[in-house]
Amino acid sequence: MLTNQILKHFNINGQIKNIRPIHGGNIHKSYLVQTYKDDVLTSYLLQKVNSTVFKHPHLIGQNIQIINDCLHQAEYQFESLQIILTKQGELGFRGNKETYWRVFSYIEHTSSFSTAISSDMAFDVSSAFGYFSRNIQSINFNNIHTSIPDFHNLKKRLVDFRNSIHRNKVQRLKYCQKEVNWLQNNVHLVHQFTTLELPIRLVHADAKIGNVLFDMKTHQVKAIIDWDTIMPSSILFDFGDLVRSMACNCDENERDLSKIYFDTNYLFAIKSGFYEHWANSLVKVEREHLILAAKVLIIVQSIRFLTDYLEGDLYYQTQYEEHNWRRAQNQIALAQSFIQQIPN
Ligand code: GN1
Ligand code: MG
Repeated sequence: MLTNQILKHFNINGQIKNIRPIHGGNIHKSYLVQTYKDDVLTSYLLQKVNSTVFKHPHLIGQNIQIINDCLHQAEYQFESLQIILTKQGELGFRGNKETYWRVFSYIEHTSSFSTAISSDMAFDVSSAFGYFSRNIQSINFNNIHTSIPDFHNLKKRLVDFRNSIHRNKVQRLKYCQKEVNWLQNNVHLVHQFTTLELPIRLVHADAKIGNVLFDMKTHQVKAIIDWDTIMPSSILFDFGDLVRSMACNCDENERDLSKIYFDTNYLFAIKSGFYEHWANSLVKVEREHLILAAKVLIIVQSIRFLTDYLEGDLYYQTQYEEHNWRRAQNQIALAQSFIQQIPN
């Protein structure tokens, strides 16, 4: 179905002026929509939700409303996500072939980054995610739908990886045997992490810098976005993703592995930023395993990319044939640089 046909079902203001795809996300398809009415331009974000990954997209909409209510009461200082309802008053629209569409108000005058350009920026992003997650802790977990079951079940991620190696469904194992070997030699870190008894909290679960909108001029954080995976889990997953996405000068799509270097100065900035809002709330087992969590998140991300490569690119959107394999190599290079500098 054409995007302007889809938009007719939503309560948007004015005439559509243009619709253009936004690239960057690995899962959904996103579009910037601009409308005008009485010389006023309004922007929206239209998304076709990946319903293979998110089986119950309308329940994510409900989560977003609950989170919004909570943030509103907490006098949250950043912008939050505003869902534009359909003309039927629904949180999204079901198109044909099981498609699900949703619209948000577009947060204007912002820019985003795929990696931190200074350690101050890394500090700010980490502090902002910490602030966001601290503010949602009063929500009753029972009211939050877990959008992807087993998302943080690392034992299952390892089983899926092993199965994809044994199946070798699309005959790609011969290309990535080196990466498979490295990961198999390092999965003990993942096993160690799974033995920890960590408190369950409400976490963002995709705490990467790409999910932050900055004021275009001042580069101050303006919003934490992508609330799709907010779920009860360990806050160490968020810390790990912050490190994964920011303690390196390149992002996960960089193919030149010689450029990939884990920057410990950024790691310390991320930790200080995170402690701004969490220092007094973390318990001993959390404080003692921040480094392990960061290593594990990078290793698990490599495992996820490589599993998808071996399965024939069913999960992540890819731009070229070897994309998932290259991303896995990138994350392995980052983990190696990290482990080399901080072995324990
Ligand atoms: C996916 O679509 P995006 O970019 O928000 C993925 C994250 C990964 C991330 C890697 C639901 O997020 O878990 O860490 O790619 N989201 C899902 O960049 O799997
Ligand atoms: Mg995401």
